Amino acid sequence: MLQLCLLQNVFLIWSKPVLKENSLQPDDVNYARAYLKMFYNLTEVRPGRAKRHTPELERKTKEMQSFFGLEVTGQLNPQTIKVMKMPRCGVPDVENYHFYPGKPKWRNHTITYRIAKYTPDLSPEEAERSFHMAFKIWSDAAPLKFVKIDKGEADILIDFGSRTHGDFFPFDGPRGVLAHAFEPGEDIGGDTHFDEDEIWTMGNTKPGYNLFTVAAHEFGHALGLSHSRDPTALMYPTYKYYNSGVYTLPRDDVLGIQALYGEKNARRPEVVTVPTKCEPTLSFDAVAGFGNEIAFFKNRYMWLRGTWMMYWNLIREGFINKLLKNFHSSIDAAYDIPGTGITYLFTGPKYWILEQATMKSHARSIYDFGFPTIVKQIDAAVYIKETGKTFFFTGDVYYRYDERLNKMDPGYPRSIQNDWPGIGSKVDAAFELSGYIHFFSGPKAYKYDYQQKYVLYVVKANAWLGC
Ligand code: 01S
Ligand code: CA
Ligand code: ZN
Ligand code: ZN
Repeated sequence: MLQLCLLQNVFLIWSKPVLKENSLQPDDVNYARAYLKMFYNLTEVRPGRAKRHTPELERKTKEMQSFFGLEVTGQLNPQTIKVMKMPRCGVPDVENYHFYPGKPKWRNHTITYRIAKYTPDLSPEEAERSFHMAFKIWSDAAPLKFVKIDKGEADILIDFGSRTHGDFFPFDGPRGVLAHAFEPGEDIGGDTHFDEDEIWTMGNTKPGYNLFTVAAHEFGHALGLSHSRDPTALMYPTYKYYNSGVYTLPRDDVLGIQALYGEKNARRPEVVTVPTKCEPTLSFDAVAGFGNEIAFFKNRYMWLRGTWMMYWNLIREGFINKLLKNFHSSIDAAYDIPGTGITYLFTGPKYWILEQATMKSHARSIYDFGFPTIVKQIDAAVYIKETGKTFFFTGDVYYRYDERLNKMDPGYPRSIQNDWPGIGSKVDAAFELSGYIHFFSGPKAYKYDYQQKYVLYVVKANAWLGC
């Protein structure tokens, strides 16, 4: 993307600075050809002197005009040349999204989709997961609901095909056009076709294209957005890999989709007060080793307690974003690997890696651990040094992850109530200390013998903070 900007500026330097309002300079057609070659893949047989305009040139000019919201004539008029000579990068905060002529959109905000055909490149579950996540990108930003149906006529019919595949827009073999989608409307309206001559992938493996990324872009078309001029937008016309677990819709696309379907009901702001430490009902969101201390998280606040005998009574505290620069959310779960200084923090479907209490990674997806997508957040996590396993608690079940093999153990999820008698069916937080697990559930803390599977004693959760 950056490269695109730089190239564009090279063009600017080469081009003649003066442009008369209503006439084309002789160089302009050559400039336009070079521009369309660079940005629109113009591949025309070298035109003879008699043949100034080829059908290919006209086609690519139309494509460019449509992208920039100009009148689509296929002719290189001064207005078109002027836009070609305009720098298109470095203008953030202006609206760059575009609609289709007539601004078509779905009247009903519950939109159905159906998968007519799957790709042999992925398992059906993988394809479904990609489409689900791609729709969710849009329904998270606007009041839309997507419902998958398996029979009957759907608003958005998803199909894979190669070359000629039943509409007037045959695909072009590997690379080039990856997919296309029709604007909202009857029949073919909203339908989304993927080029089966591409290799469709789940991650970022090459060669191939990530199905989630392309689907998210195509569904933007199917909802009524055409291409955006903002290089950071999802609706920008070039492919870029995005991680489905952590990707959220860029601002330009949010503005575009909300202009069509309205804003999503505003979420109530999170609590930003200091929790009352010794309030008898205090519960914790997460507890874990944190550098040389133990961290107790509650809403946007945290306490840090020394682990060495002489520091036992030393408690530091503050808002999470003060102790962890730029981290603005509450924390669902956390665990650490003692001796390495590594701590993992979880919020919703995302996690972060810290080393010696310092952020070491960008947000990553919890699905990296091998959780099924029905898991949307983790309640508690604890690593057991003796076995090299990490337990993840979510709802009334738990999973076991093998830190040495870096994969989820088979046979999970299992019931918390059945396997961890005495602590109830749900867990808020957990950590290990000196061979025992300390579980937190509501205002109670349980010291647990995980080999014998029984509760040694129960105390108030905030007893850990000296209350
Ligand atoms: N479809 O939505 C596209 O933008 C087509 C080109 C149209 C002119 C049909 C396409 O496949 N473009 C490539 C692409 O990567 C470059 N599109 C999907 C994306 O994720 N940007
Ligand atoms: Ca193709
Ligand atoms: Zn098609
Ligand atoms: Zn597109």
